[in-house]
This record gives sequence, structure tokens and C-alpha cells, in this order.
Amino acid sequence: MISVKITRPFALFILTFASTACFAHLDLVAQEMHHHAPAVPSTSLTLAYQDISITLTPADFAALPHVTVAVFNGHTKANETYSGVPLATLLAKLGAPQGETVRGPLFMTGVVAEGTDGYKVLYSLAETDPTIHTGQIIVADTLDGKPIAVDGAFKIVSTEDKRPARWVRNLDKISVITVEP
Ligand SMILES: Nc1nc2c(c(=O)[nH]1)N[C@H]1C(S)=C(S)[C@@H](COP(=O)(O)O)O[C@H]1N2
Ligand SMILES: [Mo]
Repeated sequence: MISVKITRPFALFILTFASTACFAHLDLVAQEMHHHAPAVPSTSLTLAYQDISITLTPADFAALPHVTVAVFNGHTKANETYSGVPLATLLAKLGAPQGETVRGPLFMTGVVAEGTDGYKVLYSLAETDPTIHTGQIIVADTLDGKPIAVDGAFKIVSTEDKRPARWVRNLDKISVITVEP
């Protein structure tokens, strides 16, 4: 007969660990599923790079040159037309590296887009740069000609994403970061 003796502290440790892992998983499921949990509408957009930070109001933002993109939302299965400002234009205001200056270690630069609910996604600087990557990434302030409204003043939209998981609603912060492997 093989008998395995588990001491009480060890059993407690296993229990704690297992339940933490389990709840961490549920948290991920919740993030993925409850897309329209009560959200705080974004009312401004802060752009940050190194020690530079710029905050734009919806009025400041509306005054910038806009582009329009037509996308298929793979989640709602609807065609959508967004109008907004290319992310590259916003990053240029911060003096973030772009174009031919993006070389070597600068390819380890990321762009984090965050919503008022704390939902965050990572784009790479290279994919935001039209001289490097195809497709468009814009910060939209209108959807089908109307303010985004229930999803806040701003939403980031990427034309190359089939599933809109990186289309952060209630967008209120964009940070340029160096990714450390
Ligand atoms: N702020 C915020 N944006 C978010 C999410 C979120 O939880 N919070 N979920 C993402 C996911 S996983 C999807 S599929 C889409 C769904 O948004 P839609 O129903 O408006 O298309 O929003 C994305 N943007
Ligand atoms: Mo999703």
C-alpha cells in the first residue's frame, strides 16, 4: 500500500494555490465575455511617451485632421465606418520615433491603449507606422457619423484585426513603452 501523507500546511497551500489559479482564470473569462459591463465613458485622451504627456479634450481632438475607415466588426458581424485621427499622427505630437528612425532596438517599442475600465491592449510601434505596416490604426471619435457615445468619446480601431478585441472602447490613455524581453 502506498500512502501519501499531506501535512495540513501543505494541503492549505495546495488549496490556496488552486483556488487562486481558478479565480485568475475566471477573471480572464470575465474580461473576454462581459464586453458591455457598466463602463465609465472616456471624456479625455492622454498620450504619454517618456516624460511627455498630452491630454486632449474631445473638442481638441475634433479639431485634428480626420480620416475615415470602413471595417467589418467580426464580433457584432456588422460593417462599421469610423472617423478619427491616425494613431501615427497622435504619436508624432509626442515626438515618438517614426519612419526611417525606427530601427534596431526601437522595434521593441510598444503602444499600450487603455480604457476607463482598465482594459489594456498592446500594439507594436511598427504596426502603427504607415511607412512600415499596412492597414490603419486610428483613434475614432465617430461611428457611422455619430459620436461613439455609450462607448465613450474615443475608441481605437485597427483595420487589420479580424476580431475586435484590441478595439478598446472608452479609450482614455495611450502610452508608448519599451518592451523588455
Ligand atoms: N474598454 C474595453 N474595450 C474593449 C473590451 C473591454 O472589455 N473593455 N473588450 C474587447 C473585446 S474582447 C471585444 S470582442 C470588443 C467587443 O466590442 P463591441 O461589442 O463593441 O464590438 O471590444 C473590445 N474592447
Ligand atoms: Mo472579445
